[in-house]
Amino acid sequence: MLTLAVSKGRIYEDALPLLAEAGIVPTIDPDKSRKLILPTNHIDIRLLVIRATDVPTYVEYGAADMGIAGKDVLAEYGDEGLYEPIDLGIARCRLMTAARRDYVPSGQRLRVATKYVKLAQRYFAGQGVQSEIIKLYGSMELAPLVGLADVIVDLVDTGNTLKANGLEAREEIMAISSRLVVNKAAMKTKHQVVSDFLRRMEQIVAARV
Ligand code: PRT
Ligand code: MG
Repeated sequence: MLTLAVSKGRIYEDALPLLAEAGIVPTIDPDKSRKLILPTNHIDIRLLVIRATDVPTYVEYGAADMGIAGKDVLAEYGDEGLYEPIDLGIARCRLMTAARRDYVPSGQRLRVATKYVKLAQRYFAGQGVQSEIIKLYGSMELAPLVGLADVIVDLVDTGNTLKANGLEAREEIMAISSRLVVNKAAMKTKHQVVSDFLRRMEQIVAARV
């Protein structure tokens, strides 16, 4: 049995065509079902549908052999416990700082609202900027509007969300795409089936660019 952890939403939407090219097709649509384990057309391959931020955890502990997760989530989690063999090139965006259009840095300790606490801390320390990181779980765009923070660190794709809230992107912290991650033990105990799958995915991704 090969178990692949994915999150619902944009990663799932983008991963589905890649998996289909590899001949793997879920037999249940997660949007029309409450099931968290999706069987596929292969009796020995199943998908786990979980929160994006939980994918590295399931894979590190071996509850899933493999997973698909954004580089943002992996970098924040800490990638040491996982193999990350393939950049799938899907669900692309950028991790950026953003602020109100009229915001001018004061030189005082910067207040930063984000769900990427570690990445934000590392970034501002690297820039030599004194910062206080405020952990949020969503709707980061609101924080600068109501005085909770000077800037946010969040993902930006089209920029429409920032724009709709009177914010603008300032600095790019890193380019993001989704990666295939593999449990370290599965790499050994399921070597044949895992390496076959990786080779196939590598070919499919390479053929796309
Ligand atoms: O739902 P849950 O809290 O579990 O996690 P999640 O909301 O992070 O999941 P999901 O499915 O929204 O995102 C999963 C992954 O998709 C992220 O970890 C990224 O790797 C990737 N991704 C790619 C994005 C975006 N693009 C993106 N634009 N994730 C989120 N966004 C959000 C962003 O946070 C902001 O609110 O979209 C908004 C900005 O989009 P634009 O187009 O308006 O700039
Ligand atoms: Mg979400």
